[in-house]
Amino acid sequence: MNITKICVLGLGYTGLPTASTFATHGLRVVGVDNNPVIVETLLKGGLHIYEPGLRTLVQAAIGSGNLVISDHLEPADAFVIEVPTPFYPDKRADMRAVTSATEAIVPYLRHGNLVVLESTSPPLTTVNLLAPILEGSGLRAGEDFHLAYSPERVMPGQILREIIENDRVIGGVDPASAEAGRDLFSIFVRGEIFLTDATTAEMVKLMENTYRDVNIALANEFARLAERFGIDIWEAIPIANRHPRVNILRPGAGVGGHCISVDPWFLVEAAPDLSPLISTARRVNDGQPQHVVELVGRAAGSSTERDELTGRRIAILGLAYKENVDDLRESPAIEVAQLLAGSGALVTAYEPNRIDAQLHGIDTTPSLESALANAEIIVLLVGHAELKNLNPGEISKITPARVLVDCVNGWNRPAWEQAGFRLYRLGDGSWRDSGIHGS
Ligand code: SAJ
Repeated sequence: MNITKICVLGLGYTGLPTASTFATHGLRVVGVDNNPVIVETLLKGGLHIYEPGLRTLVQAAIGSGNLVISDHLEPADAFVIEVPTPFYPDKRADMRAVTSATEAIVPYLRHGNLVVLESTSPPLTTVNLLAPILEGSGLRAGEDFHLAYSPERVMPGQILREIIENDRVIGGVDPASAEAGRDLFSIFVRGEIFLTDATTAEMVKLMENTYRDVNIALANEFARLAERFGIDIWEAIPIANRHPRVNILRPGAGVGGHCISVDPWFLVEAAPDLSPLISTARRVNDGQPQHVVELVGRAAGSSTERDELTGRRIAILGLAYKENVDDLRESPAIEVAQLLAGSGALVTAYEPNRIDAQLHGIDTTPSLESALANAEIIVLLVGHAELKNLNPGEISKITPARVLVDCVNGWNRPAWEQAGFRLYRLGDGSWRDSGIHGS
């Protein structure tokens, strides 16, 4: 398939890098978003998301004249849908953005066009949701136009490299659609491209992220067991992982982001009778923030014999959904902060990558010093490099706190104890009279 011009619908964390990468590889690209703030920001040369290198890439794409930012579609050879697929409070997939993006394509769809859905979606979305909408044009999917599904699998923070280097799966409603998808993505993809059918490709994406969520839940459950049995999980996991076929992931404050914490629910919703493990793992991970709050309660109780948090002044370090990103979406750290505040604690939170963060019910502060100035307890929730590298001696001079709770194994206990702190660690029941043996 000869492709010279495409429309990319959705200019978010993956849409904007994808549109820009196609543009810098010679395609004419119309980057479309229905959010006027995003369109206006980009048209002014600004950027609404943080990703290393993205500003330079977008400037090159627009500067070359290949990428045009717009709020409406144009006729093109191919249309790539990269809009969000969140879930409703009851965990049902919210496909409204995909539906409206697909509907927007219909007036522009021409014979021989290619439509690719990239957004992570429940199985059968391409054939059962997109095809009927697009066939409202009078054209038939597979016969008159190509229709395919091809998920991104980039890691935030590594997007610009991974979008090119990662292997890619492309599933077509028929073989010719998958081939047309390969014609499009082989323009910049250097990884291996695997062709299959649309539903298999949808399932592959969900399997990848569900696999990760279940294994993070296993790590979190191991951490709870370690607290109960009086061992240090951070010692045990690396030793277990020396086994040639074991790769236990890291316990933490919970699972956030708009992918791992969301995608497994698509499978549970599609087949609740066939996914007890997947739904249980989601509940384990969603229960991790409460486990952290109980750990903080035990650590707090140790200093005044009270095992409650009312009135205790707690500094939260890190609010992003994971280390070294600025994204707060679905962040378990925010849930921990809100649960602590809900327990009566006086919470001050500092997120180095979003010093402007404003959260309901949480006192956020733009500096580490102000977060620590009156704290009794310091809780490390996100393993940002800046937070892991704090100097215990310097910190001891700027805070009255002498109780630390480390949820990401980010701090060296001897160094912090030397500076006069008691350090409690998620998953570590080994510490002498740590008092954190689970209930
Ligand atoms: N987390 C842990 N323990 C771990 C790993 C992660 O608690 O051992 C937590 C993180 O702190 C975070 C959450 O899980 O809150 C998700 O983090 P993540 O590192 O799994 O990555 P995401 O969500 O940024 O990206 C994932 C990646 N998928 C896989 O690794 C299978 C990425 O490749 C996907 O492209 C992305 O989801 C997506 O967009 O689907």
